[in-house]
Formats: sequence, structure tokens, C-alpha cells
Amino acid sequence: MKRVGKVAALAGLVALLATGCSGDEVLRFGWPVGVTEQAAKMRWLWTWSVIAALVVGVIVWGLIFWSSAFHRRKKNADPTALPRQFQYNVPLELFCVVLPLVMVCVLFFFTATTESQVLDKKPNPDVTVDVVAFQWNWEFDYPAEAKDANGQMIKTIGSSSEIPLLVVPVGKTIQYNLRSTDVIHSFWVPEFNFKRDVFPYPEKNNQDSSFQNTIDRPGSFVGRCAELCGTYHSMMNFEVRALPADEYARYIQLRTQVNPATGLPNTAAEALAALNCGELCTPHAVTTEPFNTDRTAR
Ligand SMILES: [Cu+2]
Repeated sequence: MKRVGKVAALAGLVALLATGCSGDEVLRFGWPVGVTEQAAKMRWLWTWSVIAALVVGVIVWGLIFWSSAFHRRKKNADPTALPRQFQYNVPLELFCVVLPLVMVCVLFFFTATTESQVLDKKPNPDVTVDVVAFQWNWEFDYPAEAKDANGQMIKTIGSSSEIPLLVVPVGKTIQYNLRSTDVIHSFWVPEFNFKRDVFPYPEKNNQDSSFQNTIDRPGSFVGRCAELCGTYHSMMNFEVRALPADEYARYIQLRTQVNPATGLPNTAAEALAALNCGELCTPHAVTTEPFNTDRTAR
């Protein structure tokens, strides 16, 4: 027994060290890293669900091991004799029905409360972005921000030289209003740990087409269309740039100003370049490419 214990401890240690996981990664149990407060809540649900599953698992594995190791048929036992029977044992059967029910209810309770926290909407979000999806591009409108030099709403649309850039502030409540102008698309930023279909007529489909989140760190994150929407679906990418709140305010200000080189209001990439905030503001993405409009290129 002592040797078995030593070997098991050694195997556990090798498994822990050889995988190279940090403490944080171990507790994440494979859950992807999220960058929003909502993602953190979902992660806690996942972590505790796995811990609960492991506790149940260890008890079940223990019972299997215990009964197969210590309740083998004795050497000289009567081969026709049955082991002790437990059918029609009312307390035991009640226990076997009630306990799983309690477990399901606890899991359901935490799933439902986490879901309602993730989908919760504050009445006055700090920033509102209207997300318009169409074959095969994205448009991001800022209806609540200042108008540009031409008196128009600030809009970002992807072009063949500029990926659609969704610029948002860190630490603020952002509301995304989703709408498609043609087929069903899906707004997905893997780092948000969140995805939602974009419908042409959300109200006709009884769909809640808006959601809110709060990004907790600056960074650039790839966004994708996650609903097969036609030939160039795979190119329907965008990029989220989460800027510190003061940089975001400067970004919006730059969007309202005219670029002397073009005589037009600054585009998203031009405004980011003018911000000069290092890698975060590099006008072109490293992980996504602008949509190539040349249909003979591939
Ligand atoms: Cu799409």
C-alpha cells in the first residue's frame, strides 16, 4: 500500500509539473481567458461546476475501487450464492433519487443566476455601438457620440485596405445593438466568451438583439462572423480595440476632426494612428486581414 501511495503521488506530481500549467490555469480547467467582467462570472461558474463534478467523481471512483478491491468473491465461497441484495430498500432508493435531483437544482440555480448576470443590462450604458452586419462586412456606428465635421454620425466600415475596427473604452459599460441588413450573421469575439446571432429583423424573431459588457483590460481582440452567411463568410472579420477611457475620448475627438491629407473626417485607423499609443493603435491588425475585394485573387 505504501509503495502504491508513493507511485500515485509521484505520478500526480509529474502530471502537474509536466503540463506546465500555472495555478490560475489549473483552476480555469480549460476555460478560455476572457477579457470582460461577464466572462469572469462565467469562469467562476465553470470552475465551481468542475470542482463539484470532481468531488462527485472522486466519490464514485472511490466506491467502484472499494467494491471491486475489497468485495471480491471469496476463494471458497459458494458459487451459487448471491451477494447481499438491496432492492426495495426505500430509504436507499429515495436517497438515490433525491440526491441527484438536489445536485441538478444547485447546478441549475447557479447557471440561471450567472446567465442573468451576464445578460443583465444597465439602463444607461456609458457607450452604445450599433453593430450592422452585412455580406460580408461590419459597420460600427456610435449614435450617442459627437458628430463628425460633416455633421454625420461617427461610423466605421471595413474596406479593402482597412479592417473594420471596433474601438471601445476599458472599464465602461458598453451596449452593442446588433442588426443585419441581409442574412443571419453572428457577432463573436472569442475573448468576450460571448457570441450572439445578428438577425435582419430581430423584433420579428423575438430576439433580444442587444447585450452589454465591460472590458477589463486594454488590448486588441479578433472578432468574427460565426454564422455561415455565404461565399466570403470566412473573411467577415473585425477587430476590437479596447483603449483606456482617456485614450478612447481622444479617439472619438479625432474621429470628429478632418484629416488634412484627405480632406475627410479621420477614419478609425487614421484616428488610431494619430493617437500614437503603440501597438494597441497600430492601424492594421496582425491577426486579421482587411477584406480582399479582388474576386480573382484566390
Ligand atoms: Cu456573416
